[in-house]
Amino acid sequence: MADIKLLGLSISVYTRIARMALEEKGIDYRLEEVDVFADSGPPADYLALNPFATIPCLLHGDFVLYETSAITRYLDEIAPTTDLQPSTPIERARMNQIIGMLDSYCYRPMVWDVYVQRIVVPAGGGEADEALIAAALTGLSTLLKQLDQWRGERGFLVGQALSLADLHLYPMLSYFTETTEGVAMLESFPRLQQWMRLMRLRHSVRATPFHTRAEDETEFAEDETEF
Ligand SMILES: N[C@@H](CCC(=O)N[C@@H](CS)C(=O)NCC(=O)O)C(=O)O
Repeated sequence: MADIKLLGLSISVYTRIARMALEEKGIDYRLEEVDVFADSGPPADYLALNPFATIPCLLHGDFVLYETSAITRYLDEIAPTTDLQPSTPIERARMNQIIGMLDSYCYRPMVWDVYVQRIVVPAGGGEADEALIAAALTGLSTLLKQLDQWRGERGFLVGQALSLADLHLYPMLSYFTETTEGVAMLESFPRLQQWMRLMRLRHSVRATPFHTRAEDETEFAEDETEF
């Protein structure tokens, strides 16, 4: 296989989704950090690859691919290891539905409106926008309730096998549960809380931390081996 390079940031939700797919598929890759948030704007050579300046962007030989869902599906299809997309039309549709819901109703409220306002803004000396946080939490409760029902008592978001839907949700919930509001909300959804606990045991999660400290692993028992 030609060399694979992922351009992004280790603190980025969408970069982590792609990295988790690479880890789950056992594909060798290099992460090259590209600071699209720099005060001077995204680097010009990055804009030449992705004019929308979003991260991540995958380079596979000469092939350039941005948009995370396209990247994770491509990775799933080029490596002959465990499939990350269900084979039945109904389960595949549910996976695609969940990914669409996460992009549309989860990422911005969970990460920007709650995590950034509650953690990042005060850390920089600013004041959190409480109205923004409160509004975001209302919609997130609806979303998490639905995901909790679909996850059920065991397994993954779609049936009994890990899919791209699980990889799409984990990084968003990881930031969310760094906030007290996120921890409290997840406690109302015990099936999703258990899913989170079990996801945190996976190599793909442990190999892709947002922070240098092992924030994801601290509170978890090593003997949970359901996955
Ligand atoms: N639709 C894009 C969204 C990716 C995205 O929003 N990434 C964030 C970082 S986690 C980003 O690049 N933000 C910079 C910006 O929107 O200008 C995808 O699926 O890859």
